[in-house]
Amino acid sequence: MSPGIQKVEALDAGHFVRVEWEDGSESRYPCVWLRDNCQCPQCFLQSARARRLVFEDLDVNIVVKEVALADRKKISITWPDEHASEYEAEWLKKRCFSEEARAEMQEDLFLPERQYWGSDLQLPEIPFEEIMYNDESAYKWLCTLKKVGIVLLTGAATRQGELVKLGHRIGFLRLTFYGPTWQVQDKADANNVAYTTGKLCFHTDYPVLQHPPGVQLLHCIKQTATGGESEVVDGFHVSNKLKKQNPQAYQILSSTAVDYTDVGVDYCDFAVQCKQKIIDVDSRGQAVRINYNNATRDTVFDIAAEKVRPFYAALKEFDDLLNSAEHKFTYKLKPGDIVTFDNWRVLHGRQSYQSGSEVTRHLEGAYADWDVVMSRLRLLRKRVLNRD
Ligand code: OGA
Ligand code: NM2
Ligand code: ZN
Ligand code: ZN
Repeated sequence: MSPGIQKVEALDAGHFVRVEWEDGSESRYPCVWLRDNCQCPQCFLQSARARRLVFEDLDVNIVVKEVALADRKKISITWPDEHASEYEAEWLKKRCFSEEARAEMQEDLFLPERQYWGSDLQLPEIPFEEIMYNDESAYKWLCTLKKVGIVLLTGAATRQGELVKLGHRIGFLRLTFYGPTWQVQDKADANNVAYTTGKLCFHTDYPVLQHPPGVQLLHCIKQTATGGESEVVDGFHVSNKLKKQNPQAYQILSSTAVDYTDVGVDYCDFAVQCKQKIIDVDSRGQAVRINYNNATRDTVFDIAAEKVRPFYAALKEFDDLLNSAEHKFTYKLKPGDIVTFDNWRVLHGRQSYQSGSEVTRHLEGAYADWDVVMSRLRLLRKRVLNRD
């Protein structure tokens, strides 16, 4: 329960409304924002929870004519044109403009908390059955996926189709040129290095797409006895290390656009090209997405010749850190395991394995977008914690 309102008044010639809460704290709301967010049926379409008010009709210099405390749980405002608005205490409290309140709201919406890990990773495990039928388990799965970046689901059937079910549990999967789901197996005339028996060095999938898939799902249907172990590394943790250890390398990798290419036929024919920085950073310089696949990095490289060697040196620093024993975690998927991980954060690889005449190793893979996964997480949280 949020506190009630003790007092409300206009400030700054009517450009601000100040709310004094029962606990003595205060919040200040700009009037243009209040008018913009009038919750009356004329201004707001409740069924869509969206603004009906068109921007042209908003006076960005508006001031209040009158503000009053309707009761301790609601304030009312009359505007110069006599339009009347009401705002509930709880609604206002959540939207308080103080730095702390905004930070709290942003955390609630985006769950930015990260738990970094190295070779000491305790790979989180949840039975596949549980997350399919139990909302609390599904919620825990997605929270852990967001915070740690990787979760192993165990005990799925050892046949194709389990990821489609998982996709329905979340909402829907991300279709790419490799199909709605794809089969990682040794294939003749492989259209991707993943479809061979070769070693895959640490990579994120599909940096050749402008919006690389946020979440990857890999279901082990058949595992070989000879090799095929999986490796993972926390790309955000390693990026932090690189930034400290070699700021110049970090600067190069977070500013140089690398060309990626993928040409072939699968779900349909494709000729994809994209430019990505190996480390994407936010406005504060914090890594938010790793875009690194050595196999699809193009032979075309659109930078000045003098910058090429420094770029390779920087990438070498990063790659060495990724591969250091301190940072990487090795495990082997068993039939029925589904590893789910943050493809923007966790780089993955596999050891080579022996080929034979029959198929000895088979994974089914799929992608989901973070938008879809976070949407499901918020809805599950609401249901599990019984919140609005
Ligand atoms: C891939 C991949 C891992 C594996 O298909 O992109 O990383 O263990 N596969 O085969
Ligand atoms: N597969 C596994 O970036 C990539 O090419 C990743 C994608 C073929 C769907 C591999
Ligand atoms: Zn209105
Ligand atoms: Zn991969």
